Amino acid sequence: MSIQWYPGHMTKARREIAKAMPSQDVILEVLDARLPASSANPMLAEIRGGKPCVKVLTKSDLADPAVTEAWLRHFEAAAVGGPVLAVALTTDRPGEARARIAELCGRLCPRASTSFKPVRALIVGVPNVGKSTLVNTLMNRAVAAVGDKPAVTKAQQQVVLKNGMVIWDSPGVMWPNVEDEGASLRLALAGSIPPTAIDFLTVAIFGAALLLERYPDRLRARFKLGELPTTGAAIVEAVGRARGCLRTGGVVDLHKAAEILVHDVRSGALGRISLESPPRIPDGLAVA
Ligand SMILES: Nc1nc2c(ncn2[C@@H]2O[C@H](COP(=O)(O)OP(=O)(O)OP(=O)(O)O)[C@@H](O)[C@H]2O)c(=O)[nH]1
Ligand SMILES: [Mg+2]
Repeated sequence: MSIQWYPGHMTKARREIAKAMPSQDVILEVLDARLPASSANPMLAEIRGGKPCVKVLTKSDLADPAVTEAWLRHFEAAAVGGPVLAVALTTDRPGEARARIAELCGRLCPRASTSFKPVRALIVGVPNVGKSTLVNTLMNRAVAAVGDKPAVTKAQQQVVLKNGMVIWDSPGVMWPNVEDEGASLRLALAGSIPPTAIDFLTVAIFGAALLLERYPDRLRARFKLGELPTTGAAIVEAVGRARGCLRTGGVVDLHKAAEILVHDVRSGALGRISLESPPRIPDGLAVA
């Protein structure tokens, strides 16, 4: 199953990102801490070329802390790639993220301490990962619109921080054709792809299977399921039954059950969940 969701503003955004790239000092690549590999758009990596880059793993408050730690180690061990940090933009003290990001950008831009020219940074990432929230955190006030759905930002916006740094927020950019089925389902489960572009029940069944594999106890406890069914589809049905989503004749309303399950995954009601783990790195080996 490939996802084709590429609204017009993304074509424009991609062009504008490519155009703005040469004048940037640093790229802030925003990734969702719950799925740092699947939310990395290879198209953006291509446009970025060799520009210094800070990976910002947002929503770490929703991700499994042990898995986020493993991702940080994974990225730090990479032979290529710049610094990486995990942040919880809506719960952490904003001053901390601001200071860490400013320090990293300064470190990556060698002329920062010797020139009066401001450091310029471009924020890029797939939809709904928290790019505009990061802009607001860096500015310490709400200057960019944020919303809990993909494609809120439709045009580039520039802001100037108190320390003189110039930051560009950009619209979330998906790739024109997401062929990796697992990645597209993880992106949809996390809320980066709208329900109009992918069958919601399929996303819920995928999510249920993922929970069964990674967090079965949470699933059992949240929906009081006792013996767990063995497939994603059967779990969605059991959730529907447990929550009384029944149609006449006692048939489970699978779409309602799917909504409950996906909502609980996204909101953290099932606890802190990571949708993927880094590949295991043999001791002493660096990865690209
Ligand atoms: N729990 C949690 N929620 C966050 C975090 N960062 C952002 N959010 C929420 O994620 C949603 C999307 O945030 P935005 O900043 O609009 O995301 P965006 O990447 O700019 O999205 P587009 O402009 O649509 O591409 C909002 O509901 C934010 O409140 C975080 O660190 N933790
Ligand atoms: Mg935005």
